[in-house]
Amino acid sequence: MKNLLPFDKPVFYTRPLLPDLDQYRSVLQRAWDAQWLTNMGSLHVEFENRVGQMLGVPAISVFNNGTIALITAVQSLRLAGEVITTPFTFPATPHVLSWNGIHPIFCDIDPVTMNLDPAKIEPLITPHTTGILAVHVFGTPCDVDSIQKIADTYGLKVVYDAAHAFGVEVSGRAIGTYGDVSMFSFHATKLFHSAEGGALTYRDPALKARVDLLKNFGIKNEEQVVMPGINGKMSELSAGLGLLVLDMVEEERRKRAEIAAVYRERLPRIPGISLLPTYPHVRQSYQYFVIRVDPKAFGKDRDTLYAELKKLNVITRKYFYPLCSDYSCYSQLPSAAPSHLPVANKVVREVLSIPYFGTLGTENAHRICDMIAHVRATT
Ligand code: T4K
Repeated sequence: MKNLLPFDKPVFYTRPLLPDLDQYRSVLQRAWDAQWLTNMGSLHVEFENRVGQMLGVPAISVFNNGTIALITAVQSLRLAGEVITTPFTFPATPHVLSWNGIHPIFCDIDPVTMNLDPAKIEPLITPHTTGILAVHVFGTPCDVDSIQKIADTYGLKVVYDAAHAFGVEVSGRAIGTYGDVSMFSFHATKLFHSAEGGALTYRDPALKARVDLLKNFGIKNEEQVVMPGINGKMSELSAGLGLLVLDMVEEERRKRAEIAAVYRERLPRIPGISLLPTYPHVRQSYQYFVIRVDPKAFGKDRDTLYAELKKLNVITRKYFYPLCSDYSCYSQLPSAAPSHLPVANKVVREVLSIPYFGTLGTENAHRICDMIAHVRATT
């Protein structure tokens, strides 16, 4: 018998991993004993080493959040003028360019991966272009080889916003080693988190020295400030939490894989619902589970499904609606014109992030599939 009654409590599309509070207390004891709460304490050092190992990168700098990390990445590469980016992302991506005095140039996306379409990049390059800021949206890797080829041809830097791509590998190579710099977010909504946090990883490990100065006001020593830096330091409280969450990630991936298996088996059988593909050479991030709604075949549009699921206490999210190119601060840019971004404008009306976290369990995943089928059949 299908249970189509609303859930008793809201079922969000994501929930943070929470280690045992007593365990967290004992990790914090180290900070208390040392009376050291931030500015690269021992928890920060241990956390940075362990996250770097887990991400399989030769060098890493951890930050207080992903946005400050990305601002610092753009600074460290001295990007200026114009940078080509995607409109289908979280606001942080283009805002980071604006905060660096750079004009974002929006480029259309691939209809399947929803990432920057390399075939559309070249016509946007001008004498002012200094870089490409691409996003591995929902953890699906960009076409890294094509993007690098274009960058090499035109002498551009490549920054990857890998906020969703923790642990992703392409043919066994860590995602954080592509491009010049990659940014990871460790926000509470991420598979791996430290409440707030982020990191930069590099192709050239030598860049770490410059970034580490930039993230600490440019302070070289007590008497020398060598560049205009920012405060990007992660606190000991976040680093301590992150150390415990690191130990929980593999188990969480396993649980999410079980939920994904239910969704992947059941949802494509509902006419009008399709899923993002997985790729045999890619180790997934298990960050989001995104469905696409074809209004003709489903009989209702994405917004109706969103509203009907909400009535059943299933809280989904229209990531990343609206497009960044539609924000009032960017919509006047020539590259923001909808006619210039037809694929992004179609995709953004179809996507829906549905509940995806270990404690959801497969039974509730089945229940959500039943609900989606029910919405199609009834309302
Ligand atoms: N680039 C990309 C592509 C990104 O997606 C992001 C961040 C960034 C850059 C910037 O990285 P950070 O500076 O944030 O490190 C959330 C996150 O705040 C944001 O980190 C994330 N992307 C984005 C995709 O999602 P909101 O405003 O949508 O979050 P909010 O508050 O609506 O929470 C979402 C859901 O999560 C809620 O429905 C319930 C659940 N939740 C949330 C929190 C904070 C919990 O269960 N517990 C919690 O503590 O941005």
